[in-house]
Amino acid sequence: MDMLTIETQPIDGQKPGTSGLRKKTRTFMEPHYLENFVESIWAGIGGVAGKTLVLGGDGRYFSPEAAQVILRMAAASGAARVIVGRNALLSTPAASNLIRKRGTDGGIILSASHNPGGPDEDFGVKFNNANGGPAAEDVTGRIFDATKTITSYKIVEAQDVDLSDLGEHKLGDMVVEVVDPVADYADLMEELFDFDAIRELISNGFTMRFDAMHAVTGPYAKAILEGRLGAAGGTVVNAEPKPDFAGGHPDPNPIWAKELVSAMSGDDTPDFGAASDGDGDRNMIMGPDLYVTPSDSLAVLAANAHLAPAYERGLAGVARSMPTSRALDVVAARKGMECFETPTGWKFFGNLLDAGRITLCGEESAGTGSDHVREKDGLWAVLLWLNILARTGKGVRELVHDHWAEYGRNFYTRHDFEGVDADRATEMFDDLRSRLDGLAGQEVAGRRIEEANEFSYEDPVDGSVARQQGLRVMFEGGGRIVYRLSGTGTVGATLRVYLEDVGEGSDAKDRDAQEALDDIRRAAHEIARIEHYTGRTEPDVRA
Ligand code: G16
Repeated sequence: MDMLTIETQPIDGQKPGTSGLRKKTRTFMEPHYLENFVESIWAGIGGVAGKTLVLGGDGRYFSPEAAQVILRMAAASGAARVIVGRNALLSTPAASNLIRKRGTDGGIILSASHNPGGPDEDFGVKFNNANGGPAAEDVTGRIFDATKTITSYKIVEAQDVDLSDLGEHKLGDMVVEVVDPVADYADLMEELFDFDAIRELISNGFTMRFDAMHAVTGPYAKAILEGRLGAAGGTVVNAEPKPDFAGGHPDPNPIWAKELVSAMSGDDTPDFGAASDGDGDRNMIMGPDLYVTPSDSLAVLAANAHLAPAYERGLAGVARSMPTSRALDVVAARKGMECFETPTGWKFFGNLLDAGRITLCGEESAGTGSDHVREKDGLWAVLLWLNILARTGKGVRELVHDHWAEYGRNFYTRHDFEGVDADRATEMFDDLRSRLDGLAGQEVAGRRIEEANEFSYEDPVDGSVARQQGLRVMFEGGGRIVYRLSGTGTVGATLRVYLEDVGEGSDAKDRDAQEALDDIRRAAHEIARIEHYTGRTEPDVRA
């Protein structure tokens, strides 16, 4: 087998974002693009010689080819073993589990998450550490530095490894171990949750619909929900992973998971509805005619997690990303738990989880998870919901309404303005940043501003500091606006405006969140001059 050293030069723009490097698929397919980034990963992690890695992803277009390139590059740089999900498939949480269970040195996940897939859509590459979580900022910083100085990469010339064939294969001196992507993960779920109680619930006639959105969670959900838990065949829909997600947008929210929303509306709906995203780490929860926002779902799970065997001794603490609603904080305060506020990005939960400071965490962007792995986990959230419903005997609506009655309701929505001119977006942030100090005391859209600042985070475990993590405006009475630019988009800039207000009185459960937040929305436009900078008055997505 020939080992080649290929001359190359730095390629601009290979800076990992909120979650790895995400670009248009065609960009990744350009000469040297993937190879430069992978060689830079090796540089950023201190070389791959003698190491064992996990490799897999959501199966999107270009994944099979990318997996073969990565295997040939790992072999050329002396990796000892790469554990690959069959056909290079692994959900993100299953990859995290395999990294931890097999004690590997980390892993590479091929996914652009909830972004669409296909030759004209998106692709992504992410490195996860030995703890199973996304590489922290120091590692991604070293990877990015390496992309700026790279001059060559190493790759072996070889036939493709047959990744459909379970078992060990050799690539030069390196072992490629092809594993069942589902089995270890399903075993872990069975350890965490009360499967007997869920089985009983289902056998008593409880019905559900799980929409895998033609993405990677299909085989996992079928094996667990229909296989181990006995849900009726057909409970899991759109269950076969497709390279282009059947032309859809595998993003579990009311806009993109319309099919689920309509199945959960009107008469004769299932009792429970759920969906997950491209790589299986996000979730969406529904009851009949009820969409549970990710922030509310997080708070409900934190309040009831003790009903699942894995968490019956209580939670060490909880955390949420800063823009996530503060419904979680109310639960934490009531239960006497520490509650941390981190920047957006699952990687920021890693140290808190490793140090045992938190057990459960989540984000407004439809991610919830716990210390069982170091990624958010869509199916885990669904199973925890089912475990809670089984143990309380309540339906989704009753559980959510009881939660609001006990803890109060935080109205919440996120408005996204997509494809905004990146320079204008930067100007908007610079302008607002320069005015932040003078905002306190002003009245806007009938609401008085109490405080305004820019979020910085000092990691309580290692003291590292992340600056410029969002501009926030707090109102008297508990309202809040957060402005951020997305770090996962691939075209222009996406402005995210997060709106929150504290509900009062017994009508809180019947109010529409968009309506309840209308004055905060008007204030958000006025304060940041959104129309002036973006030309937009209406968001593309109200999540
Ligand atoms: C990633 C991160 C999340 C983050 C989300 C949105 O999720 O892991 O922590 O909340 O992106 O980030 P942004 O607001 O910067 O676009 P995923 O599911 O895309 O991997």
